[in-house]
Amino acid sequence: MGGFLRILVATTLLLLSVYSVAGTTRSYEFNIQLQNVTRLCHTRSMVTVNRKFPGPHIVATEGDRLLIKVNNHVSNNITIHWHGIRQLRSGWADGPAYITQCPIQTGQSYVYNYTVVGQRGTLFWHAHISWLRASLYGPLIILLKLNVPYPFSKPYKEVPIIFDTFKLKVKPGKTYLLRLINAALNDELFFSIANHTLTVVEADAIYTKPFDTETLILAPGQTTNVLLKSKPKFPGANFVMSARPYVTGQRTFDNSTVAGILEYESSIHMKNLPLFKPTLPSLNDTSFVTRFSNRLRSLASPQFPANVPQKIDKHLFFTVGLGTSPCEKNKTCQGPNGTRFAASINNVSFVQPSVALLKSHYSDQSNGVYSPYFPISPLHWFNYTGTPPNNTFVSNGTKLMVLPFNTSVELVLQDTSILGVESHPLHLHGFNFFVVGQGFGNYDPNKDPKNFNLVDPIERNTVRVPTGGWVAIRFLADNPGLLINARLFLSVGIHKIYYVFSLISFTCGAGVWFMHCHLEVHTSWGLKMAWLVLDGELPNQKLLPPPADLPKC
Ligand SMILES: [Cu+2]
Repeated sequence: MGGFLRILVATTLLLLSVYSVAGTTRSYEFNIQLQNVTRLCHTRSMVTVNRKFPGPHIVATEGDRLLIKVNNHVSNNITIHWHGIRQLRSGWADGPAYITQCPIQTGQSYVYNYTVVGQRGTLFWHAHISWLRASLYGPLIILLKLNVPYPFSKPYKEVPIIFDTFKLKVKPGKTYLLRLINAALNDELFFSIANHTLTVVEADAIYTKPFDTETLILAPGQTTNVLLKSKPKFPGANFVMSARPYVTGQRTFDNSTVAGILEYESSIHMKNLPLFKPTLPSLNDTSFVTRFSNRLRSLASPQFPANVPQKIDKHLFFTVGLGTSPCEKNKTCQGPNGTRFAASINNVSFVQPSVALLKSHYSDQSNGVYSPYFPISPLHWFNYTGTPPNNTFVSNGTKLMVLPFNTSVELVLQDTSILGVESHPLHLHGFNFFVVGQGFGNYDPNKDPKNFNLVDPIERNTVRVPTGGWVAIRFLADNPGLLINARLFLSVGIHKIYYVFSLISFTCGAGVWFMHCHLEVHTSWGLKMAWLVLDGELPNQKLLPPPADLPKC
């Protein structure tokens, strides 16, 4: 499988005792190097971090500042994205190539510098340039602050697992926290452990109302924490843990099942134990996926509230889906009738610029780099999920949706049937959003909002646009800045505040936040766009100046 569903089981207690209450600075060094990796009897040379595949774990406590120095020793250009990290005012560290930074070129280095604010749980990091995240990824685990308990029973132990080769060994009568990350390039995955029920407690580093399930579904870019309660007594059997794809489109896919083994520790050594296998949903079981998605709810407790925007400033409607482009002269193209496959949002297929958007905006040199007029809805209505239009050509452009600071946004993402309906896991950088509603067919603005959940919708950074359907999300565009870490702000002191003020008068800060399908094949066809969120009035609502070592294009 293109990437592995990685499972880590964590004991946080040991690690927690190391940290002080105030945020610590934690430094890491990522050396990008080629390494021969053998998987399923094939050895190939891959681009890795520190010659490890998957890459090293990043572990931080909420409130910590991370300094991750990336040294590029390979011939490819490199960037790293910290998937799900909000990057409050630190957009320069977000990572998507040509959006927030130019790539780190061969022989160059860049220090990603950001503070983890108001987030805890399981996320991951991955390369964010061409298809390099195939081998450049690893877990990013945010531990709770000292003396802050989980809102669920305390887990017992930590065992990191590489899924396709690993045995998870457990003791009877204990609770384990499994941190699941779908780092696959192009596959949504079902996951199940034979004869065991899993309790979902977190999604995309946000606590959920706990619920039990035999099977999970995870889109690429999604993470989930589950509790696994081992059997009270030694069961005299082993259990298979399986993952295999959920497939909706017509494209080719890897339908292999990846399996690991759950074993119970026992004082007596026993051979030839029976092996139980889980029953996974069929490859196209959309009704399971829908039921599962509908069960996901934010915890919405006083300590971890769901701050769903109730009043909306901007209603947006984006179609997402496939399309075609004319084939270049003297080339062979794989699309229908000799065309080239394309993908778009509101029929705009994103054209990657040759300079970084954030820097071009910040230095007031955006003329000719991008247009600030991303359409708020499709230019022409059509029956989005019905018979597709005859003309399937997309338009091309580097267009941004501009939002004033603190705009509350409701965005409906509508799948289209052009070249076939398909589910698209859309990932938004810089924000979490609330999934207030979803359905099949065409979104109806008169009927559907009546059923929106504005009380405890799931909050996350990646959501599946259902195959042949729509999903509605809400978020508050409060980043580049957010008055959340007043302590940090005060400790900066009056001189620095003045310094920030004086800089702002010469530059125009903002956040540029990428939004794209997390199926790499669709992203490469242009299913992506970017938001430009303008600075607020207050000093702590503004993007910080670019770091001195920010790579140049
Ligand atoms: Cu997609």
